[in-house]
Amino acid sequence: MTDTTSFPPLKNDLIIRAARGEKTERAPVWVMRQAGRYLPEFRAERVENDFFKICRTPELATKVTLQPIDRYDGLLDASIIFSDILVIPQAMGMTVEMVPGKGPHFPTPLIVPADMAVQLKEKVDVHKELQYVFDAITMTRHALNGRVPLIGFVGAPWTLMAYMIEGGGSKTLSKAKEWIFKHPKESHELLGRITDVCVDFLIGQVHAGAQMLQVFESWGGELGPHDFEHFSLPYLAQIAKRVKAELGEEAVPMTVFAKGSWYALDKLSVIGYETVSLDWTHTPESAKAITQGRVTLQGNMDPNVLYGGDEAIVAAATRMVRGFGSTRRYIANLGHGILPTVPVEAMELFLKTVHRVGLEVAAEEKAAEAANDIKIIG
Ligand code: 1CP
Repeated sequence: MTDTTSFPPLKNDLIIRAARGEKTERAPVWVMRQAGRYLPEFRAERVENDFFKICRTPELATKVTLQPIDRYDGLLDASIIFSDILVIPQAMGMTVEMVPGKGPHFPTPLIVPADMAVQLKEKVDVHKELQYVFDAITMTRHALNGRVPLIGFVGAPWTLMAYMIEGGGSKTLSKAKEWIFKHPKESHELLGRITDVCVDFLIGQVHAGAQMLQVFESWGGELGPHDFEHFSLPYLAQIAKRVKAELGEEAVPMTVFAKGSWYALDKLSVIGYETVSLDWTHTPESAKAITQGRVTLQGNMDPNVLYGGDEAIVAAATRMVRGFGSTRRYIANLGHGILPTVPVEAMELFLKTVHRVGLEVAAEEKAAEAANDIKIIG
């Protein structure tokens, strides 16, 4: 289970092909936060074990990563390794606790720039600090036995900086924003230091067995267009560039998800990522018009539709797949993580609808192409 040189052959590579812009038989689908809190089998695991204990124990991380793949057998086209974006601040020297029902808590957040020297390690060795994630990835990739590809991930620098300064979730991000406006130079230093760890960590995840990578800029939309361009975009670009410089351009498809940053879609489609993940504030038509086929689009149903009942779920998922098109440059997903109180049946209906409509659209496209061929020949 520790062998990182030979893995079972991949039986379903739809998502990899979609990310590379190749034609697919139907749109692949997975769901952000698909392992975890809304699943009864995960909640049962959490009664026994602390959140970070699950992350740090490869057997447990593997078990939880596979839970949605087993429950929705054949309906999910990717798995995502069970971990959290906040393992990077931990690796950098900070303490992060997961408070059940509340979320992450940093007992000693960064308050002033001088705290960086006190709290953060000068140099972070990801193999020393985060080897447990690499081990979990390797074990999970073997346990998946080629059923679907395994996605590795990091939080993006601005989002991680925000947590490190706020000390947890926040409605306004006032403290983190005070840093960028009052201490721009030190903010860039912090963002640069986080970026270095993100790059090493993503490269290590691929060496361990990750077949696709996603960068979560969950707090992107808290920055306006000008500040996003200064404090987020350059670091997102650096991450893609440096990972690909090390691993090779074609080694592994990368996805960027900048939640709320609708204004940056054009720029996000030219910074080196194969896929751009969208929240629900885009229409498929406008997103396609802006990105012009330069990237694969992922998303973007409002996760709250899963509370709307069967009719609403079928209608929204159908509109989404029909809008994006099923066979080229599209990966179906929600526009943000699935919420903790969503019924498991709602998720199943979403996945089944995406499959059914995806196949319908693919058949229609094929028929239209054939009709077109006949016209050309005729
Ligand atoms: O299948 C999966 O996606 C599970 C792996 C996973 C991932 C990709 C978890 C498990 N967390 C994440 C990413 C993550 N974590 C993000 C980026 C995606 C997003 O925007 O949703 C963010 C912002 C976090 C931070 C985080 N961790 C929060 C949000 C707090 C806030 O500020 O609002 C919370 C509540 C967590 C805890 C967490 N992470 C993951 C799980 C299953 C949980 C619940 C913890 C528990 O069981 O008590």
